[in-house]
Amino acid sequence: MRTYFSERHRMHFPQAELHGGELVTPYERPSRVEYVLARLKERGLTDIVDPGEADMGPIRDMSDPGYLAFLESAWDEWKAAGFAGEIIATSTPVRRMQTGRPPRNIDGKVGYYALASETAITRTTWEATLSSAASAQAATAHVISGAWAAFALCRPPGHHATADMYGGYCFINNAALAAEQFRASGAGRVAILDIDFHHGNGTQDIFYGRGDVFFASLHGAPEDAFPYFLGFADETGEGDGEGSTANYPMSPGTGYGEWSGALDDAISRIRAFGAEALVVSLGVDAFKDDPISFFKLDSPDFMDAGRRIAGLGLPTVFCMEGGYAIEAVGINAVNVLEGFEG
Ligand code: SP5
Ligand code: ZN
Repeated sequence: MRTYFSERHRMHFPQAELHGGELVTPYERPSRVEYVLARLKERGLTDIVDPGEADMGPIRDMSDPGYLAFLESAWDEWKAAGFAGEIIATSTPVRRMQTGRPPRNIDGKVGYYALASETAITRTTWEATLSSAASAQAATAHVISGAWAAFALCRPPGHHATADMYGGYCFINNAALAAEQFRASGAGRVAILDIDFHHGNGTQDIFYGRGDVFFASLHGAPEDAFPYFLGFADETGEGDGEGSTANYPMSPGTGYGEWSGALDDAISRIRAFGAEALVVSLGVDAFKDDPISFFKLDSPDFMDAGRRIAGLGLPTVFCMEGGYAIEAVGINAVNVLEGFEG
């Protein structure tokens, strides 16, 4: 399986994540994907290709224009306002304060477009974000042109990003871009399977009203886990999308027995949906030693999960999402790919 990977991911490395009232080194840091790259090479998966430039057309089609303009100019506006630090959201439009009007003031705009304030933006975040999207696009193009599967080693990740919000370390939704690309290439129905520990709220939001893209997510229950406000089992889609969203929220301490049961159920739902292509949001933060998560998967479980996903027999793009037990991220992510390849 070919990997698409851009060195430009390093352009996104904020100094700060707001965590427990402290500014800490972000959990989502460049070394995460360096470990994945090293593991790929160790296992002989050396077909690693730079994706080139992102195709902006599909990114514009998927995104709110004001949101994209914000991401492009946020740093300059932040500096022009005299702020010395990285961009962090402070005031957000919460209950009964949502009039849908983006402020002119940059501090207000940051809050308007943020869905969480742990994620900082730097001068070069946008460049790294586009390189991550480019990997998803190139991997999908590779599969469309006949490859069985491809791995987009995306960083920053994407599944929390909506058409008009960033947060949860995500800015542009790579998995959603991949799914739309499959649709544009002629696949009538596409499925996205999100195995990151966190609910893929952004992906769900993008496809919630659509019947052509099925979304399934296995994640920590919202009562207990970020993003806290979405990912309940009774969210099943709306309008044309009714029945095309499947959420599997699970409790602290969930191990592979229960988790793999949910995976099998998601897989059978995807089969029944009649998907012609699959996008996997490949987070490995369900791992037992992940520092910000609470599932108990072990490294061999990820290989088994890959095997089960391969049972769908679909052309597949894997998009890297989360996973923060730095050294194990490489082993676990590559285990999914090796299990898939059999
Ligand atoms: C892509 C992805 O995995 N994003 C995750 C974003 C998580 N953001 C903040 C999580 C707050 C977690 N608090 C955990 C306390 C652990 N003791
Ligand atoms: Zn995650």
